[in-house]
Amino acid sequence: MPVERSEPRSAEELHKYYELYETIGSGGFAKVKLGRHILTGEKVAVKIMNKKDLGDDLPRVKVEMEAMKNLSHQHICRLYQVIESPTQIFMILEYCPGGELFDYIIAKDRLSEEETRVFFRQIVSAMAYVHSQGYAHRDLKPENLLIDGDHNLKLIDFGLCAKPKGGLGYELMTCCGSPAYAAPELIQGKAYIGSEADVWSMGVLLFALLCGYLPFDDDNCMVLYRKITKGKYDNPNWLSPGSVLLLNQMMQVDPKRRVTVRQLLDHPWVTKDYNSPVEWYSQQPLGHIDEDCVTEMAVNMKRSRESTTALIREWHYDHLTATYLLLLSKKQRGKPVRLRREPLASEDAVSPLHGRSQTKKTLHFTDDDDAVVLGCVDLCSDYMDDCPWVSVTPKGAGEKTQRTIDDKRLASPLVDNRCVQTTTPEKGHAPAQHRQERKRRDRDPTCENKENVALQETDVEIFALPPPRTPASGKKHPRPGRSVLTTPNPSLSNGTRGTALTPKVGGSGSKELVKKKAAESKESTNLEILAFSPERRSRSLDMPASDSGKKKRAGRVFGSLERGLDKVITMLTPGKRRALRDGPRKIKAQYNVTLTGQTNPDQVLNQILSVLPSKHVDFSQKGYTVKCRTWDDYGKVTMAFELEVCLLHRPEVVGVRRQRLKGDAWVYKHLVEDILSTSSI
Ligand code: H91
Repeated sequence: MPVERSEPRSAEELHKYYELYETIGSGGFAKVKLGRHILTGEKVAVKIMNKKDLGDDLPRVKVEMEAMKNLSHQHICRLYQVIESPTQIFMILEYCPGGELFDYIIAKDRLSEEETRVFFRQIVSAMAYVHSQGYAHRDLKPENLLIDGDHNLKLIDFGLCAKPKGGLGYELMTCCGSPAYAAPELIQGKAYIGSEADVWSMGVLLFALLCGYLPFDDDNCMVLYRKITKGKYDNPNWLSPGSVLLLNQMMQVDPKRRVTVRQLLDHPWVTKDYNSPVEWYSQQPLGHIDEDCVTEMAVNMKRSRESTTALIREWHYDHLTATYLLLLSKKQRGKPVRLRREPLASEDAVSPLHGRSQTKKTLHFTDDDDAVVLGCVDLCSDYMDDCPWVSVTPKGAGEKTQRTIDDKRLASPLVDNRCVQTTTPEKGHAPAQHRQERKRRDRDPTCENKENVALQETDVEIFALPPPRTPASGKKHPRPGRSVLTTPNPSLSNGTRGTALTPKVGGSGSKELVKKKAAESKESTNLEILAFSPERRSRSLDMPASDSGKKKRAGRVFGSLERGLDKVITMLTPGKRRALRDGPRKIKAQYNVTLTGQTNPDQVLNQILSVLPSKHVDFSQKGYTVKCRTWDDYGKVTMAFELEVCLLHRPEVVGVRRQRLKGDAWVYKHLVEDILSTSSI
């Protein structure tokens, strides 16, 4: 049977081999979704780009794809497959459930020297390898380091990387990367050596790990540049003399006096407690083809092992490459090297490796899988679309806000495009590498570390809560200097740390009261939603917004709540009915969740909603999730993030899950801290 090696034609190619779930992030003009490779059952991240939207950034994407095809290392996010159509590009990437290192740092406030060392060794390992392959990364920062399922780091975003023709010793001219991490020679527009500039960025990164803030920071770019070119920063008193020395060696203004990555491999600070240099060579060289994976694929494809090996060696980054790399990844994690054998009900009589006609939306995963997908996902309609929901645009601080409903969205039928929500399992405190080794040793393929994948049915776009009824009336003053994004960090001994978010349960926070309040709030929320929804829908669909509509709405809310309720209930599918009744999601405490001392989710939601306009944040709300955006003077979105009010199990309090979708990470940190502290959360 011939192997499909032609240019993939369209997004169909994607659906043949992958199930797609919710959006997990975005970067520039890309959207990143969680996906699952059907044949292996492995989770993947799918980076989706629209070529038209990319415009001048298209070469950057090509640079990234080429670099990622060449780089194969345990601390670099793996590229599995590229699917390109005339209009879109899909990159299938290694999934890292731990998210960005940035969020991990801010949740802990800062890391201990021991934990920093574990991560820093991995960063040195990745960078030594990148440089050994002739590349400079040029955009090193904690947002570009992801945490995988074993709590190991993976470097991403090679869009700015450079491979000088004559080798890394050759000078580069393009000034790029994030200003706060940029080396002095780079921002001065001088020719620079990529690897030397990377060491400076690694120094800034090391400082951010140990301190939880940046060594050089200012809202004003010129002031920031001056600080960087002077190379002066303050060492906080908790830094050990060894840390102060290493930071100083890395952040030397003169690149020739800067320590090199090669020197970092066996630097005394780096090897402390390890007594061994960093292992930087690839543990997954592309030259070696694994026999077990070949055998499994050869059986599946009904080919000889020799011809299968030859096909893999072509490294086309098509479905064959993806299947091999994902099988290898399964093997390395102690999972069985098995491909799905039984065809799906909707499958054609073709070999699974060659794809199938159309994705079936209900899947039961094989024995070693950690999740069962219970429902259906809309796979293609909105790759690059944003959900407009109900958008609220502040007209400047203190002014009245304007609440609009996106008619386009309402005119189209309800589309459930996100069913599966993953949550990262809580990790223990053992050092990452040690834990990984132990995990490998102890692994039993039948008792995999299960990741919690739960059905999420909150896409009821048209039904928004009414404006907050209890706006900032009881609002206290913001608490400056309080890091509301921090979760308690037992690993840090300093008494000033890790206390900010210690849940304030006590007094009114008894278990029973929490439960009662949650139940009450659920009820009231649903009533609000149901009371307002039918009116909103009909206004948008059938008639222009008018004052009389508003009056009618008010009358109906109090007059025929039950009729409205029935109407909505019958309009909805069973899943959506459930979504309305269910109230906030119940989730485990994670490091991107701010614990509140409060027990009423509606109150927390209202507090947040009432504060956003004064912070010049546009928002749209869907149930308990608030999508936030800020804009610059030219109408460009500068920041996008989500705040989701949720209920936590232990302690039983209301939490706010945060997710940055776009924008500078540190600006985001300060803004969200400001919003949450002003909301008295
Ligand atoms: N930032 C630079 O937010 C802002 C979970 C998550 C899990 C991922 C795997 C790969 C990538 C992202 C993942 C991810 C962009 C990935 C890899 C490359 C790349 C891009 C993304 C964000 C985009 C979303 C990311 C984190 C970085 C999550 N993300 N949560 N696995 O270029 Cl090579 Cl854009």
